[in-house]
Amino acid sequence: MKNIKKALIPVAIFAALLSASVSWAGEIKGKVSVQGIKSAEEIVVYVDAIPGKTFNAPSQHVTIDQKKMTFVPHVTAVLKGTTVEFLNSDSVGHNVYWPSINNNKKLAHNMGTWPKGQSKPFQFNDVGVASLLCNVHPEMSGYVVIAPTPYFAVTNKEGEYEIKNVPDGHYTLKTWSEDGKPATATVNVSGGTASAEITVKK
Ligand SMILES: [Cu+2]
Repeated sequence: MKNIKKALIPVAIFAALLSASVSWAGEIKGKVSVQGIKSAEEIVVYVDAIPGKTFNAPSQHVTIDQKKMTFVPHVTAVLKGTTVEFLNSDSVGHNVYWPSINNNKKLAHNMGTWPKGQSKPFQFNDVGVASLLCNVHPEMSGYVVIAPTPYFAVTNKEGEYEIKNVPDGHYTLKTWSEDGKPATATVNVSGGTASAEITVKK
């Protein structure tokens, strides 16, 4: 009898954890529609700052490549505090810089130039948008969207997005897009899939 009880304790703990995790988090899914903009692709949808909640800088770095004279991907969303590795895959040297973050010119930065196959890290500690440019190739352009929460996604060709592992709660969703105005939506996550359709206008 004693042994059975002992054996059942881990099972009970596991069951409790399982039910807790099932009811604790969900996902936010939806579609972004556009008005006056040519594409609903590469629009960032993110959960806005949650009062009283902060997030640690992720240990995993995110890579943005410079390949065939383009930034790949064109739009990258990261959590505040993320280190981005700027990789150069071209045989020419680029000169990556951003003139501001969220129009704050004090946050301008020039990464300099480095050879093929090498990368240079930069930690983005300010929420906002960094517009990536190259001093050598004026046609090069990319964006780093620094989100206040780890709950974000970038839309696919159809404008669809999916934000996984969002704890239960009531949130404000915001969008960033290259050509459109920011849009907001509210969403309630409660242990399952919450959906939010958003329209981004020019
Ligand atoms: Cu370049």
